[in-house]
Amino acid sequence: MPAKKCPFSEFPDPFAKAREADGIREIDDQGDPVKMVLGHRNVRKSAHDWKTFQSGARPGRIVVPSEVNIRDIRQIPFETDPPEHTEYRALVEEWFRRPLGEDYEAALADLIDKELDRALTAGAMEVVHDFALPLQSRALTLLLNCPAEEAERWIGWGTHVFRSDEDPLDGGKANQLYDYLDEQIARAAQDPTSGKDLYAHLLRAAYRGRKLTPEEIKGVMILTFAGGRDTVINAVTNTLAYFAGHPEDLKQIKENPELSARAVEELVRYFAPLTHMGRVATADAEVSGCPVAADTRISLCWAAANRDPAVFEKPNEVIIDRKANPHLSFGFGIHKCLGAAHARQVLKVLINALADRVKTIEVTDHDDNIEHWGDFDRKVGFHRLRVRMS
Ligand code: EMZ
Repeated sequence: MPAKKCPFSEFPDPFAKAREADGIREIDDQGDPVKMVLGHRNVRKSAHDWKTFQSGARPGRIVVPSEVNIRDIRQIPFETDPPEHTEYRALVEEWFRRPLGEDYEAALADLIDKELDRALTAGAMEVVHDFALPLQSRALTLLLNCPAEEAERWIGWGTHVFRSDEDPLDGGKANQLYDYLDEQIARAAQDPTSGKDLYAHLLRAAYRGRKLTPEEIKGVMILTFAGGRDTVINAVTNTLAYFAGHPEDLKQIKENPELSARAVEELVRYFAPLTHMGRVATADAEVSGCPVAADTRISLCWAAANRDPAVFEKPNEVIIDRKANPHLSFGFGIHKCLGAAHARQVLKVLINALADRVKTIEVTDHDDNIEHWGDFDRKVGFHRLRVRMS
């Protein structure tokens, strides 16, 4: 018998045809066109070629849709290039590996257990705003090593710091984050030597023989807040939707908890919470035989690469215990996601907790979040996902 279709847990691949052709498709983005690179091999190759494909001079230009009109603060290390990038990254690399520690994992398990308690007591909820957003914000307090109460303020900012319901590019909205960060940096600067949070860590850091400026610290913090926000929220929401449609996979993990690490990789491959990331060509170049003019943009389409049949067997199926899984959901090369260890731990702990404690998840209503890129319509998650859980 063919598997029953679960409309809410299906994330189709809109890129198949274009990837099969030359694997490049140009789309317009606010008058600044982007050549989307779709095939796994070319995405990796272009991501690897950081000399040709760089971050560009204008903050926000490598984000697609471009954020050049809504912000002028550079996010660090993401919007820098070597050698600067290498040195900035070295200042934060170890900090962002803390999630791998036992204590961190235990604290995360505790936090996620409380979120599940809340959900199971309520019996029904809207996952995006009542579960994924608070979970993402509260988990972020661990990454920053700051007081748990801070999360309550961040939850009020909604699912994205640069987007609102009214405006997909809302520069004004970001001011609440910027003002908050100015406040926090000033607070931490009063006691940088004994402070234990990420602000204090950055205030103590030495960069090229000097201290980081408040502007640079803010650049790191904005990335920490913005980069892991809608992406983690989508990943958490999509994970619940998936297991609602595939209880047999959750059962398999319950019987075999060490499977959860593979399940995380497979689910993030399939969902690809971030569709793509742009780069600016430093010189005339070529990708897959297609010319890319200097100072124009390409995008590395992680979502398309993750479904490339040349690399993944049955790319459009979730194989919860998939073994080799070179997906690109956390990027590739020198800019690969700094928050990946944290995100992976959040999802692993969540999946184990769901397997352990949840008997049924039933979707009662869903409103898909579909992104439009030229002719491509891609489901990235949900605006709303109502479930009953027991
Ligand atoms: C940028 C980006 C980083 C951007 C890894 O992605 O995430 C987006 O959600 C933000 O809008 O500014 O931080």
